[in-house]
Amino acid sequence: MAARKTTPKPNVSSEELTQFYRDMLLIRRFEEKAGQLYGMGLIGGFCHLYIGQEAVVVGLEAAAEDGDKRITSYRDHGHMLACGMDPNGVMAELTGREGGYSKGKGGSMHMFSKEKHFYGGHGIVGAQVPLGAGLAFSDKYRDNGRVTFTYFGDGAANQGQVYETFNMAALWKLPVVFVIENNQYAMGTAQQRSTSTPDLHTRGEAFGIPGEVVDGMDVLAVKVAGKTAVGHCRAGKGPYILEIKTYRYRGHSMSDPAKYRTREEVQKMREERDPIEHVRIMLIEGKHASEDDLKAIDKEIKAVVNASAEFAKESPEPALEELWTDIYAEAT
Ligand SMILES: Cc1ncc(C[n+]2csc(CCOP(=O)(O)OP(=O)(O)O)c2C)c(N)n1
Ligand SMILES: [Mg+2]
Repeated sequence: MAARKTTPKPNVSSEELTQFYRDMLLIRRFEEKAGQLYGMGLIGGFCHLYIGQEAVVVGLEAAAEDGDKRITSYRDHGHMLACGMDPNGVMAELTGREGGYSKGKGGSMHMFSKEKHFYGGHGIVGAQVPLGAGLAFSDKYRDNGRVTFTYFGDGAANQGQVYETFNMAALWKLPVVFVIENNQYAMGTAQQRSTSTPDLHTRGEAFGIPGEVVDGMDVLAVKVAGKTAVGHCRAGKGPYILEIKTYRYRGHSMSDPAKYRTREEVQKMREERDPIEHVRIMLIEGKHASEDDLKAIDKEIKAVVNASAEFAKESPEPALEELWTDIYAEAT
């Protein structure tokens, strides 16, 4: 990717730009705190951090409307925070406590919110892709104008079920945006080692699904592409593919030895393409905010994240009887 380009006066209001900064920073600080709690042994099992990819989900949420749905993989904390789920409930789920979104029984990869239309959190690579089309099918059936954002990775994009889903989604003109978060790695495998054709946004061509590639380190570019995609879906034209080029700074999960890439590669991305720094520069250079304004936001976010960690530590472990609840869906 090219070196950072900034547009001091982009076509965006100060309020929106500041909101992007705040939303991305919340994800970054929350993830850093989750990493710390993991290191302290307070979070068990798997934990996949989203640091570096914040602009993807924040940009797309800015293109979403009330009632739109979202579903994603195990790298899911950012998606939850961006759609307005409570940091306390997310952190408490990470620590396996009663106050968590799944009452401490799901952990990092298995959280849901009916209220925010967040359908998980899926640990099986690619499993959420057909489920996302199913969510869109229900909206199409109800004719309610809603769109589903179905997120998956560059690795998942090579799975067979993705193409079966593309076929049905195109055939039935389902209102689904397939968001390929191309962070260039699937665990320790770089994209060029696993993927015959790198242009993942063209993968829908055989099914007549349009796609575009987006700079995922630029939240404004992501929002613009998101608007195009949802506009296409809401017009009844069927699915749309966004290949969003991004980068994860941390390992695949907390237990990744990171031997497959150099420190310099990661450092270069952080220094030249960081999505939060990009917005910070726009805010300052465009005189949308002062250094003091941003410091105040940083402080506010830190307090929210620290409070979530306190809540997560103080919430009790789930009672033994909880083993027998939430197993079957209630009849509606
Ligand atoms: C069906 C299945 N196969 C393998 C795994 C192990 N696995 C977990 S994540 C992952 C890589 C997926 O990479 P990508 O889709 O690029 O998503 P990213 O982790 O980069 O967000 C693999 C192989 C799994 N969870 N499920
Ligand atoms: Mg990947």
